Amino acid sequence: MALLSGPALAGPEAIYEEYCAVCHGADRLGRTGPALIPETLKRMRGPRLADVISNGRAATQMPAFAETLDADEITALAEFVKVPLAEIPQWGVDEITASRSLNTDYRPAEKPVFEADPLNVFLVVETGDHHVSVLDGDRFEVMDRFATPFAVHGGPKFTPDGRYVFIMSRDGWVQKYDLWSLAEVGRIRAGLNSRNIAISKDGRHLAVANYLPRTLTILSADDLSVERIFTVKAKDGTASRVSAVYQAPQRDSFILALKDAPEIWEIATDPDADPVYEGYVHSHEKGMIEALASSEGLFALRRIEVGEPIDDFFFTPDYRNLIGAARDGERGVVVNLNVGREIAELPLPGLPHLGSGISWFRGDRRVMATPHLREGRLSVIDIENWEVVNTIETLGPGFFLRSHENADHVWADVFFGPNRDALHVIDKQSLEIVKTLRPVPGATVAHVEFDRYGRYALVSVWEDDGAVIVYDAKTLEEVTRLPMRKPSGKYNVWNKISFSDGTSH
Ligand code: DHE
Repeated sequence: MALLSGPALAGPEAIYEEYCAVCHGADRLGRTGPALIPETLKRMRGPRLADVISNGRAATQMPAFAETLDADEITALAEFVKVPLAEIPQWGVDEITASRSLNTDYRPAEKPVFEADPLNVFLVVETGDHHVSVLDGDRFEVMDRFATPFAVHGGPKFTPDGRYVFIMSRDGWVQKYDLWSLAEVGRIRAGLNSRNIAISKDGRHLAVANYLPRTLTILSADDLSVERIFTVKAKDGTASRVSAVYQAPQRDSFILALKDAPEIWEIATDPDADPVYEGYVHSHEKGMIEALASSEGLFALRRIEVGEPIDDFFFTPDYRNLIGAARDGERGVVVNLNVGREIAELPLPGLPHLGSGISWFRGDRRVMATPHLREGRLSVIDIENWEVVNTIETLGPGFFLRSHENADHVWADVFFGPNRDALHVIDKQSLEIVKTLRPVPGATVAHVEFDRYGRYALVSVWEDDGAVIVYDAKTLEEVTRLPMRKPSGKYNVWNKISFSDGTSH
């Protein structure tokens, strides 16, 4: 599908073909190097494109072109790769299947190849050099460190027994890793530009939310083969990007946020789901399904129509309700998934980041809190009566929140602005900030994860020569510091598989 070929090429197209196409693909969709398309590039934090072309990219195979190309050519090339593709590329069953590679050296271990508690293991995503560190959550020792696809985004997803984990990159690669054997099982490119993944309640199916193409890919969690592809189209036929997909364990389904259509989708992951259940549309709508699973009930689709597209969901712990962000960035919309309609609105100005919302008991009331990406505050909401009960002023807009059922505090980062080296520790009952930590003055600190018992809180120093800092969750004192390459998210196996109170999705 070469978009660029033939003698007519000149200017940046010709330079691209000569120097870039071999690694990034003539179609710009990525080969050994990542895709060079706006959908991927505008999400990348770090040095400017022209700098990367001139000087190369540390810890990757990207070479420096400053000696080969002049400044104008580099500028033109940087502009060229920001131009959207002329058409949405085909990436269906055949292309996805052809991308799959299984590790021929992989031999599944009969029991964990280490002494540590396999359910208290952490994965630390190191975005600085595209690796994941596997950490013993009792001794804080790195047990393995493996290469991931370029630009991992979102939380890895674990099988219900905590043995296997699936990691997704923005270029749509899904990597399967065996935590008992400390070995990669295989990988496949399920989309060309993807958002996140979810695993089904029984651990058998993986859903991959794609922006490019407009699809949801369902893979077998066992061998990563394609089980089904949904072409995502609203009732009126409009194609939509999928902003995110989540597992709803109590419902035994996947819930999808659609970016471009006023619908929420629910896809059954229960093999015995009744496809004629009221409200379910039989999913074999013409032209929507590319590969079929054997069971009719499995993957039955239900559309929930809403007033406008909403994304970035927070789910109540019973998965009956979700809160989504309205387009204007000023309101939250509560949708009851049982009755399939909006039941409340919340004033949440300043672009709430509901995907990072967490909930806990404050006295006998269950509350949730969400950061805001444009304002330095957290909103605390009573999720029984949908009232905003408190607003906590912070030192700047934050990205992530975390707590644990055994912890007394909520930890909130300040991701943006001059105070991005600060981290607030907030009392879950009084909602007061009890301490503001600044572990490395001037360095971004973000994203917290607890060990399985809630005794320790791990914090990322989000810099190239960064670290994961382990704090005692009671005394708030530093316990140890592990050097890491721009660590982003950290994920504790137990907290994830048990849907611990205090984690998001
Ligand atoms: Fe994320 C999770 C969307 C930018 C790091 N981010 C998620 C999830 C969604 C999402 C839907 C939940 C997926 C899941 O875990 O299954 N992120 C978005 C955006 O729409 C946004 C604002 C713009 C975009 O780039 O698409 C965005 N995210 C970022 C970043 O710039 C971050 C800070 C750096 C990066 O790696 O790209 C970033 N996002 C993360 C991380 C998680 C995440 C570390 C997992 C959090 C967790 O604790 O589970």
